Amino acid sequence: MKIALITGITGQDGAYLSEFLLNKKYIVHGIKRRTSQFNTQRIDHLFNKQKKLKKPKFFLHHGDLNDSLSIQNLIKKIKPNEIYNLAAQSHVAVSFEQPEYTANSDAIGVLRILESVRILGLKKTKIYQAGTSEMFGKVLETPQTEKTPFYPRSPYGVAKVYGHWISINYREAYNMFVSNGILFNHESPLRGETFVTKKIIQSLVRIKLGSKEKLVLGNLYSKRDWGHAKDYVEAMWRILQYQKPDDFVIATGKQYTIKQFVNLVAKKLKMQISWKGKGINEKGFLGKKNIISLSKKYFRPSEVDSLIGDSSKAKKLIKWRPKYDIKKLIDEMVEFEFKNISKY
Ligand code: NAP
Ligand code: G4F
Repeated sequence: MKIALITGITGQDGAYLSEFLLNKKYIVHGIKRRTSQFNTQRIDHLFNKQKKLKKPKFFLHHGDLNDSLSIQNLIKKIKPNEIYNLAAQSHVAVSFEQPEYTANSDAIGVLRILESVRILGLKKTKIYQAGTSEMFGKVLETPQTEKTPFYPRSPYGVAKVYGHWISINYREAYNMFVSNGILFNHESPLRGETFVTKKIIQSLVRIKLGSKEKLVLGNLYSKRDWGHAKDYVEAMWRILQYQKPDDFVIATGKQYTIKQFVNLVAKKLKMQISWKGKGINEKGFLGKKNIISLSKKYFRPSEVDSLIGDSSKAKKLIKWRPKYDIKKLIDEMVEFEFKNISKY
């Protein structure tokens, strides 16, 4: 029975990956941060189900990527076959407000894991590092592949570039099995509420149901390549099952602007939105009612304008294929919001 250790288990990807690995009969250990209120909502159903079994296979431990002793102690105790390093301060806009914290967790945090595995002499432990299309930033090539040079545009992107290269360095210097996923945006019903897809869907569903609120956004014209987290965690697992450590771009190969995403959600909700005005004064109307406006608050000091990935390598070598397209993704996210609306 394989043992996996997931950092960032309470996040969107951590929840989907836990479920995926439990279904594959792994023993799953996860690292969660101590917080003043419970932060395990995304994985409680898995934990409660496992708790009832004679031999549970799901375990949670307190730890923090910014605390090397906690990381080293847990790796020593668990001796995982596979480590999935998903923990990160993952919000690009927040990384401008907390650049030092972001560098500590998203860059040096990776080093802490690699050093722990090296010092402990766990030669068979494979490590997955959660890299991101944000590393391509001001893109130097379109579409982006494993060979496209990086040009990060945020403290988050810069920290992740360190995580990517230190992983390659440990692979080459110490012959460790360390692989980088370069994942493009992936969303789901479990997406954090301040990321743009979830924010748009939650707000438009509430407006559809009669809320008087306004959806306030930033840049409507950046383009993203959006997939579903369920497909992307399968890619993480496939990356570690490959015969050797390597780097893989995971993307759908299709891109949409934020405005197109809003229009697709509105179409699903049968809301006819018309757009008027330009620049910061652009507004979205439902009939005569202004329901969408823009605020400088949500624009970034430096933006990533356009991302679109080419995952031919993953398709060929690890046989990864996404099952969701943008329509199916939106359908699932919208339906989830309707079911959970009573929570608002
Ligand atoms: P997420 O929902 O924001 O989850 C991040 C997880 O990291 C949470 O469990 C969070 O714990 C934990 N965490 C944050 N700082 C930590 C620290 N210092 N020590 C330990 N844990 C910490 O992110 P996600 O969307 O699942 O993404 C997973 C990973 O993939 C991240 O590394 C992200 O940067 C990367 N990535 C994401 C995407 C995407 O589109 N989703 C694309 C490319 C790469 P709390 O629950 O306590 O906050
Ligand atoms: O949803 P976002 O915040 O995602 P972003 O910045 O692309 O980052 C996500 O994907 C990365 C992979 O490329 C991950 F590495 C990262 O961890 C995270 O999961 O913003 C998407 C776009 C941006 O261009 C942003 O400027 O939407 C634009 N946007 C417009 N209005 C907004 C808003 N973003 C947010 N969060 N909130 C807005 O109101």
